[in-house]
This record gives sequence, C-alpha cells and structure tokens, in this order.
Amino acid sequence: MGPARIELMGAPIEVGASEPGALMGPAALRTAGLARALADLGHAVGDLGDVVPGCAPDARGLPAVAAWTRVLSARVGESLARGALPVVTGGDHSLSLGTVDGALRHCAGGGRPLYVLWLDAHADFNTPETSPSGNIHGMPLAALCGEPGFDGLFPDGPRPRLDPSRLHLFGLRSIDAGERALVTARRVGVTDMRAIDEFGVVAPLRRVLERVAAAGGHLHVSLDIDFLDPGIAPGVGTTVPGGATFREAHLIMEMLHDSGLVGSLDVVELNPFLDERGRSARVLVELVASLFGRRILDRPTPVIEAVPRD
Ligand code: B3U
Ligand code: MN
Ligand code: MN
Repeated sequence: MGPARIELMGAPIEVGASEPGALMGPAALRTAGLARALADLGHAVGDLGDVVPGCAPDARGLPAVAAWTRVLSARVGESLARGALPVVTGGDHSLSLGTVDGALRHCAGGGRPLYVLWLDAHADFNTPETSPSGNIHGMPLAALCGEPGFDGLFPDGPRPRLDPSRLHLFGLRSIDAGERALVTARRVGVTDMRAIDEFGVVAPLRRVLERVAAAGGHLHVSLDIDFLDPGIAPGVGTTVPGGATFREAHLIMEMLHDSGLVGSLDVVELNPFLDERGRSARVLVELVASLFGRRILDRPTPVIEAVPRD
C-alpha cells in the first residue's frame, strides 16, 4: 500500500548557500523524469509546480529564508492535510526549515510524534553564532530544534519544536566544532560514516525505523545529495569525499519503502550547474523511485531465515 497521492513541489531556493546553482535543482529533477518514474510505479502523482515565496526575487539573507519557510510550511501542511505525501525538491537545505515546520505542525495537530531522518554529509546544526560560513543551509536543524538566534524565521505565534532525540543524522562526515558540541549536548541521534563503515547501513537504520514504528510516528526524510559519494553524484556545491555508495543508498531507500513509515520527503542541494551531463539528477530520480517501491524482483524483503535453500 502506497500513499494516496504523491505531490511534487519545487523549491528553487539558493539564498542559504554560497555557491549559486541550486535554484535549477527542481527543473533538473523534472527533466530527469521524477514524476514519470513515480507514476510508472503505479502511484498517483501531481506536480504542483514551483512554490513562490512572498518576497522580492532579489531578497537576501534571513528575510528571504523566512519568506520561503512560511510558504513551504503552509504548502507541506496543506499537502499532508489532503492525505498526500509531499516531496519537495530543492534548492538548498534551508528549505527544510519550512518542510519540517509544516510536518511538525501537522503532526502536533494529530497528536503524532515527528521523526526526522537527515541523510547528509553535514550536521546542519550550526547557529548564527557557531557557523564558520554564515550559510543558512548549514543551520536548519538548530533552528528547528529551538536553538536561539533565529528570531523571525518561522510563522508567527507558538510553534512546535523538533525534539532532538527524534532527529537522526545519517552519513555524517563533516561537522564544525560548535555544532559538534551542540549535537552532543542535545543528544541528537547520529550514524556517522565511521559507524556505517563498521556496521553497514542496515543495522543502524533498522534501529531508527523500529523506534519510529514503536512510537507510531511520522517519518520525514531529508535527503541532501552530498550524503552520496561525489563519485556518483558530483552535482553539489559542497562535495565531501567518502560518502554513501550507490548500493548503500539504494538499500536505504528500499528499507525506507518497506518500513511504510515515510510521510514526507525533501530532495535537496542538487546543483545542476556543477553536474556532469545530468548524472546526479538521474541518480536522485533512481533513489526516489526506490524509496517509492521500485524493486529488482517483486518479492517481499527477504528475511534471512526464510531464504529458500535452492
Ligand atoms: N558546516 C558548514 C558546511 C556546510 C553545511 N552544510 C553544507 N555545508 N551544505 C557550514 O557552512 O555550516
Ligand atoms: Mn544539508
Ligand atoms: Mn550537506
């Protein structure tokens, strides 16, 4: 059983990054056939087009990010309220301020806990005070978890915070000193590349999914393309060597699909200007298709004891 309907929305935002080009990410994912790949799996898919923020096109800095956050939060909330599964394509990772805020509000209304799986080379847990770059795409999680320094970013009034113990960073391999201290102090869940090298992706991800399932939670997945090794996905402004392989990434997507827990998804940081002949966009489409049920053989996930002997 899949979602009633998948709703694709583009968020061409790049004000959160220093490298221009992520603005073209949603268009590249459309060109690479994202909607078609999902429809071919039998899903009802709607492309709602690009979200338009309520700010001037040349707006910069926090005011621009605040405008995006407001509109994305509202769009994701509406999509979830319709019973759809929103997939927001970026755009830099500051867009997740809006998508996660929208999911948080929706879940708070329904009394369900929100869990976030952050597939990323980075922790994105800087504050304006700890950030070495000042780039907002390195800060969304600190803001969502309620760290100070982000006044005026979110819609007015009280807002639900992301509980850091329900956040899991997966694939981490680049972290700044200040955010390392914060991630530790807030007890954020982490599976870093060291853990993946040691245990593989299956055991750590299973633990995350079991927790979400036991709590009856909504799982929001935020896929930063730099989670992948730059060898398979070079189209990103902040490449970090030693990322997830093609096979690890597909296995993660297949496990996420089998879990039935994913309620919303971001696909972020694709920079087509830095890509090589659309390779990275194509890889992302393949991965999202796996998350929505593409499989090699039509069979349930093999449980090791149940594998036939011949
Ligand atoms: N942690 C660094 C680098 C960075 C974070 N997210 C991305 N890059 N994409 C920073 O600027 O906060
Ligand atoms: Mn990121
Ligand atoms: Mn990153």
